[in-house]
Amino acid sequence: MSLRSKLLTLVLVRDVTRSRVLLGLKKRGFGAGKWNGFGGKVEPGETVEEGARRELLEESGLCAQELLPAGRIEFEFEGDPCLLDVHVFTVEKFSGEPQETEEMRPAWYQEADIPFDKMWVDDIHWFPFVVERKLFRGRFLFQGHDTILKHSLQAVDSLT
Ligand code: 8OG
Repeated sequence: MSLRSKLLTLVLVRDVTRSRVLLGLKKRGFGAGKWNGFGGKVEPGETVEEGARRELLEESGLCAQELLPAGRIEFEFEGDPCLLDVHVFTVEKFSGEPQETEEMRPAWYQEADIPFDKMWVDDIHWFPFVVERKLFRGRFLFQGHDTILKHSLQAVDSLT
């Protein structure tokens, strides 16, 4: 089966001095009911960074001063020919205050108290790379939305 791929972004906003991460409870669409970072599809004509910045602003009200590349994860869903190619960034400097939007309800979580049981099941695997600022690449094969059949994950020197 040949796979098409769809470009997506995911931004984790970190408050490093207080060891906190901003997550949003997704209120609708893909992943509704789960806590996640902010992001979505990259639109035609925009770069991945532009897409990440736009989605962060739209979903949280925050304006990123700097986007730091963190990782890249490919998601394959059994029986689905579309691969999700998710570019993960962190933001440590931003302006604005987190706001609830139509899509997300934001809340700060201590890094030691991330609600992995209410997140995508893969997140517990790669989150430590984000916290330790290690670039990573991963690939997950899902059955449905809650079961990982196979995965690979490693620290890398570069994402390209
Ligand atoms: O546009 P939409 O909201 O549907 O984009 C989906 C968002 O969810 C996008 O930010 C990428 C992100 N995402 C997945 N799969 C996973 C996953 O397994 N874990 C996490 N944390 N985020 C995911 O598409």
